[in-house]
Amino acid sequence: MGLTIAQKIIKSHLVSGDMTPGSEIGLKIDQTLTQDATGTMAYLQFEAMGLQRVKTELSVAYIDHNTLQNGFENADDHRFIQTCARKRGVRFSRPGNGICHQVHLERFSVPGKTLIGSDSHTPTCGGMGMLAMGAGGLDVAVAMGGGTYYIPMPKMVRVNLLGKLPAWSAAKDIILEVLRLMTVKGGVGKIVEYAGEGVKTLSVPERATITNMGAELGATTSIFPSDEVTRQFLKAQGREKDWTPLASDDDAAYDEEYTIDLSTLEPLVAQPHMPDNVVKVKEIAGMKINQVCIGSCTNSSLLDMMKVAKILKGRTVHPDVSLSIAPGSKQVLNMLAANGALADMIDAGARILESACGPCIGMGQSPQSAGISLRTFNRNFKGRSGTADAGVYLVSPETAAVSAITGVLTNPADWGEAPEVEMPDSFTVHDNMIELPYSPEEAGEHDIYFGPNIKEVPKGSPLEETIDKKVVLKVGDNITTDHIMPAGAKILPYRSNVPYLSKFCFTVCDENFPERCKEMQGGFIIGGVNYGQGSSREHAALVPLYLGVRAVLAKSFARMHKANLINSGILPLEFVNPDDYDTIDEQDELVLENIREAVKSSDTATVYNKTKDLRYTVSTDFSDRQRAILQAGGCLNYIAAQE
Ligand code: MIC
Ligand code: SF4
Repeated sequence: MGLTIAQKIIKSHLVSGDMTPGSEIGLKIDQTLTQDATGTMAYLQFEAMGLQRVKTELSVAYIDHNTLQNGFENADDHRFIQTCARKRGVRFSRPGNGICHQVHLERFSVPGKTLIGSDSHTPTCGGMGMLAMGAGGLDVAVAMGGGTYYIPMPKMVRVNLLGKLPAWSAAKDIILEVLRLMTVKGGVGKIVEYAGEGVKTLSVPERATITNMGAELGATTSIFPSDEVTRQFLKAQGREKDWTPLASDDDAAYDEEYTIDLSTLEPLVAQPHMPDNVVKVKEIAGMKINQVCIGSCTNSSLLDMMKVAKILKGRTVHPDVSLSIAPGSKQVLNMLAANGALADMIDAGARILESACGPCIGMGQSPQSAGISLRTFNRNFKGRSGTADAGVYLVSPETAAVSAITGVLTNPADWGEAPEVEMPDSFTVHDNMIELPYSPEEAGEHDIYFGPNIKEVPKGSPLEETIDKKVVLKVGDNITTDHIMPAGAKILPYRSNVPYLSKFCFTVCDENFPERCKEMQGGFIIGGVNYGQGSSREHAALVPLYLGVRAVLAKSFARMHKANLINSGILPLEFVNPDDYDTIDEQDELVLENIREAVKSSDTATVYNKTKDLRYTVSTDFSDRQRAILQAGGCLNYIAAQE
């Protein structure tokens, strides 16, 4: 039987395991990327492992998240990452050079290669035909050191794209439609491949918008074929030699299929507070808006920005609306400046932000109280914008720009002539903001800078025979890592200071959680389905570990968070009977009986609810590697024991 695109890349990078869906496979990783909000931890862990030099084909450290320097912390962390990158053989993308995914797509992505990044939107490079996956910082550190990356072998989903998008419908509308069809948990354990005639009509940046937001499906990754369009894009980036064709075999088998007729797709919008809460723009058009933010790794390419500039040209942003625009990279910003489009944006009243994540991660531009914000981003989780009661709506750049002028959510299709924008034959290439590392000989003479904000990384302890603790928190379905460990301008500077971060853990759900957890000396968390969806941040595991959380019992887990929990030595236990969830309350005392033995050699364990006198069965169906890590009390202990 033939292979899908992803299966071909997996096959050529397989280090261990067999390709049966669900079973653990080990992959050789060609490239890694980190960003600064997860990077400090990743490089601290690289250092903790005592590694000298990266062994990948290419590793890049980007500074794009923590760019608001409201105190010394972020600048110190940047310096730490820069000095570590120089010494350890990692390229360093300086602040101002752009958002990791946009820059990586432009300058480093290569069809057929594997990439892991300490950021959940790493699948953006799937638009280039790469097998690109988000991972916890520790997994990235291990891969940088030449180690294998492990995932459960995913199932394959094919999305057939037919026809061509109508004027005013955009790549963003395609992925919003996929989210509507599959939901935020529909992609868990799966790789989404795009196929069909419609693929050819989409440029690489448009494909990247789609694979970027595949993260919101919970998918392991998403991928497009590498074709003539891909070759043209690489050629325009001066990298035609990196091109290879890549397609699925005609008889490749998929576990699930969807078909979208692009020609019938209308502008869509994801309503608060989940990216799959999708309706047609026309259904809620007319809603008054306070803010429009254009940018993020989903929609900040030159193509997106040129469309926006054309819509804004000669017009003025509505007086009740604040419009901010963050072009995705120095390349994009530079080209906008050179061709005059930037002047059109400025003239219309746009507030131009540096090429970085900015408002997407709550680094400034928080909306007014109960404000309505239209954003071209990928996440609209409650509180993520920095304003707890704001309503964030996710839309295409076209819908965003038109609405910024009218002051109300507007269906661009009702508005006028759609802007025509062509992909350039050549992009402006000047990689002067990507610093090369020292040679191995030079590296020895240089030290790594550790700022005062860097505190010790918490470590787990070996698993006991039995754990007897209370339930410290019970939450519902689709809990995101933004609930567990919020981000934003006030908290992000402390990503290398776990004790400080712990004051904010779960406060979106329950503001007393950190205090209570400390008083009770930790315990268990009870979760619903898709627990830990969203970002790759391992802080959502490290901080609960610091607070004494020993296990999370949930109906199901998101892939990256489950891996991060295991790496931290916190037990992720799935209810075999999901209805058991209903019988547990906060403060119930639970006993994980003979848990060490179960984790070592059994596929299930028994949990005794002492308060209710009930027994539950939970799954301990881990891979041998995961069993060893959990018994050791986390990945760092496990690695240390192997040396
Ligand atoms: C995000 O979009 O939530 C982030 C910030 O990029 C995260 C990483 C982080 O938490 O630092 C992600 O998506 O992985
Ligand atoms: Fe940055 Fe937002 Fe993309 Fe995360 S989703 S990498 S915060 S732009």
